[in-house]
Amino acid sequence: MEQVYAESTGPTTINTVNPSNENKKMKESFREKLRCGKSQIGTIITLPCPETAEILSDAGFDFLFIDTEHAPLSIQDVQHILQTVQHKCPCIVRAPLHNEIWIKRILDTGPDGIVVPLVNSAEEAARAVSFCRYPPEGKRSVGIARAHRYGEKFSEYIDSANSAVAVIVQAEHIDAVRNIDSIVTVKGIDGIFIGPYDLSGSMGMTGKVNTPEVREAVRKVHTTCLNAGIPAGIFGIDSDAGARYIGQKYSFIAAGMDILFLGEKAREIIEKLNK
Ligand code: 3PY
Ligand code: MG
Repeated sequence: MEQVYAESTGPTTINTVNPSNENKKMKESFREKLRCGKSQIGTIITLPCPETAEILSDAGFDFLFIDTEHAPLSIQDVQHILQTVQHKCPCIVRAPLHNEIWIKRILDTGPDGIVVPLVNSAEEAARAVSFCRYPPEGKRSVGIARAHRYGEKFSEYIDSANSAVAVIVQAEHIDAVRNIDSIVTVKGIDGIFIGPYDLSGSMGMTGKVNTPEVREAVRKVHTTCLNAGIPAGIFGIDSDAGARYIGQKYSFIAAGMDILFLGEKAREIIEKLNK
């Protein structure tokens, strides 16, 4: 699924952050691929079930987007999913809101990246980044957890986390569209993920993601990211929606969702057998 869209924007770092990568040949991390302009196709995990994540990582997605914003996943569920699949498939985790406590607890489970929803201004983006980076770059609190191999890799993790964990903020409100020129200048953002659904809601067209107005707002965010050299990502609800973004220089696309795959396939079988 990899396509290279741009030349490298800087030196790549060794990925020591993924706790499952130790003693293995280091693969390029999610963040390194973002920085090199390689496109990645992932999907959204909403079921608190490592087996589902395992099936979807085996299916060939480049990354998994684990969602604690709209799904009943606890921090422990997130950690179990990471323990099961992260060694073979990078995982980024969406926090429920831009909240320091949620962000630090998620980061301590050791994901490859964090997604912060509903970031509508440069100030909010800067605050989100500060929660994700250890001092002096930010104010992430220091604990000992899975991310640090339960203490064994404490120093290695502390030294590498700021440059290895991807920090992605979501542009998914018309205010974020209005403020996108300043949001892209915030230091420490590794990517901007467009949420067409919340965006449509903020424009009074909830769920109508294909209206010209919503498409234009998406285009504005995307173009501004491209011009600023910030990797842009987007959610596509199914393969058709995802396909629309392929070839449009999106760096990461989250296509589909575990529960949708399950329901669609189940209905297809029932329909066929009932005929
Ligand atoms: C949205 O469309 O609002 C999203 O956040 C997609 O994940
Ligand atoms: Mg959203």
